[in-house]
Amino acid sequence: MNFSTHPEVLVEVKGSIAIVTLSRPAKRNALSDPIIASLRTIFEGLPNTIKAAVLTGQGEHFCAGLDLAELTERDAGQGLQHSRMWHAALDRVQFGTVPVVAALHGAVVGGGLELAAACHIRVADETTFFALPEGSRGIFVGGGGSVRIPKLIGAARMADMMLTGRVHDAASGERIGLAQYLVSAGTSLDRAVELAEKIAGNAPLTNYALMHVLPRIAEQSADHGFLTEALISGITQSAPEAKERVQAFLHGKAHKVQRS
Ligand code: 1HE
Repeated sequence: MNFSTHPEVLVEVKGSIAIVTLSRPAKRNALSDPIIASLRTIFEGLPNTIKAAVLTGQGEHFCAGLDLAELTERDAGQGLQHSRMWHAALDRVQFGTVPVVAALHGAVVGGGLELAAACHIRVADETTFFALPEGSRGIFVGGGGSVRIPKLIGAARMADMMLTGRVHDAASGERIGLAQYLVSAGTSLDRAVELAEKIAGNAPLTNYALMHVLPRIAEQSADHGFLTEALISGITQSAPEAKERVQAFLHGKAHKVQRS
């Protein structure tokens, strides 16, 4: 099955995994309004046979961020609405139906980093570099980056990237938390698919809790967080699938945790 809502965003289905590919390599996968709208439609409309997704980019770079050619004519009100459009689309990536693994390579800059930050796991290959050139272009992030990126690396590091134009290479990006995995050049997509397949094998309620509940707990006071944790813990363990999985382990029919 293959489907897409825009020729520059491809969707390929591999079993229970959807691979969503930005396909505008001549413009370094710069994110035009139709591409953002298409991402929203895709992540809103994944069929329930899909259990995890991978987001990647064609060509030398993951994504060069906002399509700067579209920026020039907007007034303040239109700029506000434009940012809100990005928020709505990237919200569907982060709080959609399935965990999303970003397979990164080359430039992951500006809105490209904002998009990657909306994913649940980021796999960077050795060619990856991260930057927020908004600072030097006289603009600000508008795709949720000021909310999501400080949660990954802290506000001080994000301010450094925007104030000084600092570029983090793949190793540095992984060290500070922009990516959770660092792999050799050209292998981020394979690793991302491998991870997505593992994720797809989890109990759906566990994946739901990790996507929708964990980030909310992180925003709560400890007191409220403990209660929310107890509630979701009670719900997940009561699912028949959880009972089956625990029984399987107790009968020696499920994998043991292995040293890495
Ligand atoms: C673009 C864009 C773009 C490339 N919008 N057209 N993002 C940036 O400020 C990053 C701008 N891009 C770059 O710094 C570089 O292009 C890259 C490091 C990503 C890649 O370099 P390179 O040498 O491989 O490619 P290139 O020769 O710079 O670009 C190839 C073409 O893509 C060229 O067009 P051409 O018609 O002359 O071939 C570029 O103009 C075009 N291109 N990037 C439009 N971003 C919700 S708010 C988010 C705010 C932001 O994201 S601001 C940061 C924007």
